[in-house]
Amino acid sequence: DTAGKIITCRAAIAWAANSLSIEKVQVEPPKAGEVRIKMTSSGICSSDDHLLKGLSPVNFPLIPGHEGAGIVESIGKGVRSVKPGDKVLTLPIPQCRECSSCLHPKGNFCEKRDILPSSGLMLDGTSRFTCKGEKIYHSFGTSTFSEYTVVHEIAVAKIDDAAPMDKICVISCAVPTGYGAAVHSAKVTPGSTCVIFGLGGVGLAIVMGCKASGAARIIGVDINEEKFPWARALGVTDCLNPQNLKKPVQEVVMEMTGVGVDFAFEAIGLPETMTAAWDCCHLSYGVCVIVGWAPQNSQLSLDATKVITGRTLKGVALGGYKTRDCVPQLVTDYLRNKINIGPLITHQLPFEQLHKAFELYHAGKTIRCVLLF
Ligand code: COD
Ligand code: ZN
Repeated sequence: DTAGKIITCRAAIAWAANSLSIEKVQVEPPKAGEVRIKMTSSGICSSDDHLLKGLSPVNFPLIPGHEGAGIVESIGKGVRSVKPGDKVLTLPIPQCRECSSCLHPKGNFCEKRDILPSSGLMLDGTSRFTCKGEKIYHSFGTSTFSEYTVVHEIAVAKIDDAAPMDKICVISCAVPTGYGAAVHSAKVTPGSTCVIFGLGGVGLAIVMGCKASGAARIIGVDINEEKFPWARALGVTDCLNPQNLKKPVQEVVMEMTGVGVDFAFEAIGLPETMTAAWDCCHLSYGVCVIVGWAPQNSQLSLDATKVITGRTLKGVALGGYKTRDCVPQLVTDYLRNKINIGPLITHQLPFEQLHKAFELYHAGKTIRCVLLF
C-alpha cells in the first residue's frame, strides 16, 4: 500500500527549453483536495510542445503532459468525487464550481487553472515533485508524463469503468478542444460550409465535430499534405496546401464558396492563420473560432473596416465545456459509438520511447501518439 507515502517512479523532466529526459522522481502524497493518480496513458499535444519550446513563460524544471488517463492511487483529505481505484482523466482546465467562469452558464476558463498564466505549483504554492533533491514544477496542473502525478480534485474527471485506458486519454484534451469547438462552441449547423486551418489532432477533431453536425462542405488547410488522406477519411471534402496556391488561401476559399464560409476554425496557433480564417468567413454571418494557442505577446491584425459587417470572432478552450460536468459524458458518448476517437490515435508507444514519440510528432507523422505506462 503506497497511500500516505512518497512514491519514487519515472517521469519526464524538461530541465529547460528543449531539454527533456526521463528521470527518477519522488512524488509526495496528495494534500487536502488533491488526488494522486497512477497514469495509464498520456497523449502528446502541441500545447506540451509549446511549453517545451519555451513559447510561453513557465518555470523549469517541469514535468510536462496534460492529456492523461489513469487510476486513482490515493486521495487527500476532503476529496469526495473520486476514490482509489477509480478510472479518471486529468483536466488541463479544472472546474472549481466557485469562480466567475464556473458560476456563469457560458464560462469554462476556470480561475483555478494553471495555464495562461502558469505558476507550475499547486494552489497552496508548493510542488509535489522532487528529483535529486531539487524542486520540480508541475505543468497545466496535471504533469501526466509521469508514472504517478498529483492533481487537484477540481482537475479530475471520474469516467466510466468500461473505458479503454490505452486510448481514452485523448478525451482529456484533443476531443473536447476540437470536437467541442465545432459542436458545443460554434454549434455548426446542418448543410453549412466550414474551413479548418491545421489538420493535427485538434484540427481533425474539429473536422469530426463539423461532420457530426451535418456540415455539407468541409475545407481543410494544412502545409503538410501527409495529413490530407486522414482528413478526407474523416469528412474533409476539399484539401488546400497554402504553399501550393498562387494567391492567399483566404482568397481561394472565397472563390470556392462564392460568399465565404459559415464557420472557420484556426487550430494552428499563428496570428497569420487566425487572420486568414477570419477573412474566409461570410461577411455578415460567418463565425471564426480561434482554437490555436498563439505565442506569447503576439498580436492579431484584422481589417478594421470589415468588423462592422456582422461576423463573429470567438476563442474557445477545451470546447467551452465545463470540464468535470462534460468530459465524463464525452467518454460515455465514445463508449456508445457516438464519437469515434480511433482515427485520432495513429501511434502508441511505451513511455520510455518518449523521445521517439516527439520525433514522430515533429516530423508531422502522427495525429496523436499515445504514451503507454
Ligand atoms: N499553415 C497551415 N497549416 C499549418 C501551418 C501553417 N502556417 N503551420 C502548421 N500547420 C499545420 C501542421 O502541419 C499540423 O498538421 C497542424 O498545423 C498542427 O497540428 P499539431 O498536431 O501540431 O497540433 P494539435 O492539433 O495537437 O494542436 C494545435 C493547437 C493549435 C490547437 C494547439 O496549440 C492547442 O492545443 N491549442 C489549444 C489551446 C487550449 O485549449 N489549451 C488548453 C488545453 S491544451
Ligand atoms: Zn492539449
